Amino acid sequence: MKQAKYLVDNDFMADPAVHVFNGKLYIYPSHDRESGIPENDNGDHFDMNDYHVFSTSDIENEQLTDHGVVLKTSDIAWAGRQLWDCDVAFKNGKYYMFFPLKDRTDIFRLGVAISDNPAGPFIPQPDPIRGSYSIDPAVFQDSDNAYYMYFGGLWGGQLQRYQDNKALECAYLPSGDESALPSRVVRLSDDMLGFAEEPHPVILLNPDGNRMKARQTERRFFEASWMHRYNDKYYFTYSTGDTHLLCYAIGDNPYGPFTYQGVILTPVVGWTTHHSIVEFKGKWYLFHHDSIPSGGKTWLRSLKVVELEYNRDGTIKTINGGGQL
Ligand code: FUB
Repeated sequence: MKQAKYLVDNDFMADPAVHVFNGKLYIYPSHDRESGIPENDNGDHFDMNDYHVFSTSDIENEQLTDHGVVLKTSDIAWAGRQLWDCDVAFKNGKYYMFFPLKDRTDIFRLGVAISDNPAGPFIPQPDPIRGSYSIDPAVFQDSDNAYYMYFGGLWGGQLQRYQDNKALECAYLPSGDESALPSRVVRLSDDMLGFAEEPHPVILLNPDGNRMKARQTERRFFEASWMHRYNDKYYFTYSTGDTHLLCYAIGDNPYGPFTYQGVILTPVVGWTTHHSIVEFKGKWYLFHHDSIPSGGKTWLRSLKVVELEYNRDGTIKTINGGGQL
């Protein structure tokens, strides 16, 4: 599949987290909708209130199966608003969906919902994960069966409101030569319902070994973390947000540090860019979204997939997102 293709043509879906469970691909997207909320830097226009799950055994040729609504805001006891990018992990016969949601004080927390089936429905826990904050949880299972969650997002994702895992009185966004704000990584507890430790910063280095700086907006982390392994290296991939790139950095273990390598996807049409990378039936795929089908409406995005290729040295071939550079 050398050309990107759209996956769902009768609804708006975004932020795909994709995994192989029981030999099938399962896609866990955000479910965009038109709620009439004006666009702003806090992302209030991303006013989603439920999730669907999709699956397929043949991503090249088959239509996706839509398993319908698997979790909705009204099922969640602590819900305020905005169900953003989720992810799902499998452990000991259960599927755990991790999701960001604002509580009733408009603070993003991360919640967990459980199912016996990868296609849901998912039953939410009564409270958010203790010590959780910000958005975009992505869960990675390492080969030793430890599970790590990567999370965080700037601006509307509220990461600038925290330092050393404590809420600040005033949000602080580094600028200029200060180190860029890092995403976070945390090992999950054995029962998958909490953090096993304090979250750590995900340190991104420039190829010269120096910390990435806030002014490096075309390569610093903004949101949309993902982790995958390739040739025993750990690939941390993410969006640069206001510069609209998907980038990657490589490390030797799940905690990093990770050294910047380059761009995976040039800008798409639409403000946000978000992705997951997964191997299926011997090929690697980049799942992502753009806003072409909605005529460029940033809050109405459509799922896409394209094959992702590595060079012999483990670097990734840059894909053209089709938006403005
Ligand atoms: O879908 C809402 C937000 O937009 C996600 O959490 C971000 O990653 C961006 O895609």
